[in-house]
Amino acid sequence: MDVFSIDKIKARWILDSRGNPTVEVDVITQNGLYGRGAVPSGASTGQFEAIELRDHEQAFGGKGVSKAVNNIKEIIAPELKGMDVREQDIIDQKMIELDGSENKGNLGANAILAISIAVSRVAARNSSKPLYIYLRELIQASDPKMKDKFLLPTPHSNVINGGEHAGNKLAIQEFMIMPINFKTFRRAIQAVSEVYQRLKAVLTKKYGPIARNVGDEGGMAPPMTFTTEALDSIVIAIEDAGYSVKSDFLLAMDAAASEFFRDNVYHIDEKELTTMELLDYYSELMQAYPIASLEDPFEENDYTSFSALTKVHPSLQVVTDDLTVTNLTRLTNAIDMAAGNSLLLKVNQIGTLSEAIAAAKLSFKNNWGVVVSHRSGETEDSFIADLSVALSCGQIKTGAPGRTDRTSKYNQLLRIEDELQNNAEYAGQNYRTAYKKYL
Ligand code: 2PG
Ligand code: MG
Repeated sequence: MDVFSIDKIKARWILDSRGNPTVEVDVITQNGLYGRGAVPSGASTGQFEAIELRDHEQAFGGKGVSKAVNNIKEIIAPELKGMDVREQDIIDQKMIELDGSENKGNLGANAILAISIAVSRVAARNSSKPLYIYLRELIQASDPKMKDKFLLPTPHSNVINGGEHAGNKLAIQEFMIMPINFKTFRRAIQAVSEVYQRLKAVLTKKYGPIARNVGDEGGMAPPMTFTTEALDSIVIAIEDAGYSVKSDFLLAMDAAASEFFRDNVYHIDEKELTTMELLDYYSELMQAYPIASLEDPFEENDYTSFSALTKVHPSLQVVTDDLTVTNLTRLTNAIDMAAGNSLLLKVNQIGTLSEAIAAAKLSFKNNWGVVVSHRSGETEDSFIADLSVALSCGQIKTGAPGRTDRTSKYNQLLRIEDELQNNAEYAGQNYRTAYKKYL
């Protein structure tokens, strides 16, 4: 009996955090052990992402995933039977070939990714290794000087939701806090939780009990309109919680600007701004608040404006999400144009673990940072927590410190830090550069 050989693949739909169906897979090896993978789903989805196959039939308002599940059962599973789960690249490549399209539109990136994740989990299990160690070895297989220390990521924790993730008028989609002045990940998460609770009180006082409502990523979703309203409330909450803005916490935003770009202007804060005006507006905000990281500041085709912002503010982390969609071709273009300096890495934007790892490696090679990221629709699967430690990229974006779909990732990182003890370092204020020591 070969314990690494795929015997069966089971596929099913389960519900994601927004109550929509998503794909879950168990890959079972000949010894009967299994590894599981569940796929997240975006709302502010980039136009160039790999295709999430939906049924577009009556069930679930068109969002059913029975076609993706059937593709696994009928097309992919028979082809993968007998393959070695340690051969992640070969298995991923096989699925890419079976799909045969540019964007995984035939079999579905959701079908393919669920298997890709589950394969790595069962391989780790049969190797008797924690997932993050197994993934680290997979990532560094060709590297003789593999490090045995790991970097715990600085979280970009989302405390106010706007845009497509909330029912308020905030154009900017995500307002995040980054705990930097802390020795351990555990202490940093304590501070994040304390600020989150203070923020709830600050907002309730100002907007009434409706402010207790949360958005898709667990951040507060008060009835706000203006960007500065959100930033001011966060600053007050940080101070109320006994921390200092700038030395203990930096701020981050995901504008997800494609979502408020219409008729060639950006609709934000009850204004219509041209691209240049929006860039100036970001500069003003950076003067007034310690904004360290800004994701998708412009719409997803505008490489030129991403370059301009990156050039004007060399100390700003400009994160590319919808612009690059974890896709090697688009990332190469962005790197060539210096359109940003950090990649948002979402495994389901590209659809296989191997391709996501290749995107991270390409970023590192070109002096770009990597922020491992969740989607706004998540499951209890905490795969990205392990992936962020395995890459030792130093940054993760995984929502508020509330709601199980988000805390499952934070909690997994807390467990990993416990397990690693002295072999773990918290990235903290070195969130942008610490990865270089771990390559
Ligand atoms: C983003 C994500 C995750 P969505 O834009 O970065 O926060 O949102 O999953 O809706 O694309
Ligand atoms: Mg984004």
